[in-house]
Amino acid sequence: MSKRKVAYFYDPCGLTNIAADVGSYTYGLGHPMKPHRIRVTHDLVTAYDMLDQMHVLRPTRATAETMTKFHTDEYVHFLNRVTPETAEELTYHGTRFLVGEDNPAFEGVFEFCSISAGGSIGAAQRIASGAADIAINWAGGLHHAKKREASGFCYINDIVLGILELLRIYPRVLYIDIDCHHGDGVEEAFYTTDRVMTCSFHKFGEYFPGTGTQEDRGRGKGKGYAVNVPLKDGITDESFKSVFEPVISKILEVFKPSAVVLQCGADSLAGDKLGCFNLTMYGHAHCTQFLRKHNIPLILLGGGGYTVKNVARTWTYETACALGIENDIDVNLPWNPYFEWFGPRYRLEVAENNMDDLNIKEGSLDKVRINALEQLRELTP
Ligand code: ZLS
Ligand code: CA
Ligand code: ZN
Repeated sequence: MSKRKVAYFYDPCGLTNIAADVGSYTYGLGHPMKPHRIRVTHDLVTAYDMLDQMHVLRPTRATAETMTKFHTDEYVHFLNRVTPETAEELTYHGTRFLVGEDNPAFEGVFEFCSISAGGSIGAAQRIASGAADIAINWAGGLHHAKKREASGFCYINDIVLGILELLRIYPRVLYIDIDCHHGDGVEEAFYTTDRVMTCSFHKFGEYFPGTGTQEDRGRGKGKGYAVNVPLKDGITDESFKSVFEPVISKILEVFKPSAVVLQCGADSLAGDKLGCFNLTMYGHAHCTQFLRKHNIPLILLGGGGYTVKNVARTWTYETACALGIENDIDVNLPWNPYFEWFGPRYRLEVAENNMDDLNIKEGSLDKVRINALEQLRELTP
C-alpha cells in the first residue's frame, strides 16, 4: 500500500499561562467527556514513534469571527464571554444557549472550542492545498453543536466549519459518522444541499439525541443526501462491516465525493461508558482502512469516547492506519506516561464482550441495509 502524506493536528499549549495542552480542559468532576483522552492518545502516538512520520501541526485557534461562518453572532459572543461564574446570570437574562448539565460553562470553554475548531479547519486547508492526503484532528468531531445552541457535550461544530472550508475548493464532500450517537448537528447544517452527503451510523431507540431515522433523508435539493443507519445494541465487527461496506461503496459510486470527512467517535467501541455497541478496535479502524484504500482526500476527526484508555488505543491505531503502518505496530504497548492505565494486559487491542447483537434478530440489520441502498439507488445519475 502506497504512502500517504499525513497531517496531524495537536495543540500542546491549552489553558493559556498554564504549562499544559488541549488535554488540560475539564468539563467538571464527574462529567463523562474528558479532553484528557486527547493527551493520552498523543502520548501513545508519541510512544509508538509515529510523530516523525507525519507533519505535526499546532492548529491556528479559530477566532469568534471564523466560528460565525456557521454559528450566530449572538451565540459565539455569549460563548466568548461566559465563565463558570457568569453562566447562570447570562443564561437567565436572555437566551438559553447552554442547556442543562451536558454542556457546562467550564473554565476555558471558548479556548477549548477554538482549538477543536481550529484543528478541523486547519485539516481542511491542509487537504485542500494538496499538502496532505489525510489530515487528523482527534480534538474535533463535536457533531451535536447547533447554529445557535450547544448540545450533547458539543459547543462549536468544528465539523461543519471544516466542511465549509472544503466546499470552497471541492464540489462534493462526504461526511461519515461512526460515533454511537446520531450526527444531528452536521446533518441539520447540510440538510438542504446536494453538495454534502451525510451518513451517520448510530444507536437508535431511547437514546440521545433521538433523531436519525431512515425516513429523514434531506429536503429540497438535499433530498436523498442525508443517509441514516439506525442500529440496535451490541453490534459486532462483522455486523457493522456488513452494513458499512455496501452502504459506503454505494455512496462512493453514486455521489463521487471529492473529499471525505470521517468522524471516528470511539463510543461505538465495546465497553464504552455511554455507548452500547460491541466493536473491537479492529472493527472500528476498518472504517478508516476502507476509506484510505479508496484514495480520496480524507479527514479523520475524534468525537465521543468515554472509556479513556480504549479511546487512546483506537485513535492511536487509526493514526497508524492513516500512515499505513498498522501491520508493523507492536500490540504490546510501549512504555508511555500512562502505562499503568493499560493493565493488566498492557496490550493495544480493545476486546469485544459477550453482549447479544440485537441487530441480527428478526433480520433488522438486513432491513436497514436494504432501505439505505434503496435510497441511494434513487440517486443514480
Ligand atoms: O455524540 O441524554 C442526554 C440528555 C439528558 C440526560 C442527561 N442529563 C444530564 C441531561 C438531559 C437527556 N444527554 C446525553 C448526551 C450524550 C452526548 C454524546 C456526545 C457524542 O458522543 C459526541 C461528543 C448524555 N448521556 C449521558 C449523559 N448525557 C451524562 C451522563 C453523566 C453526567 C454527569 C455530568 C452530566 C450530569 C451528571 C452528565 C451527562
Ligand atoms: Ca453516528
Ligand atoms: Zn457519541
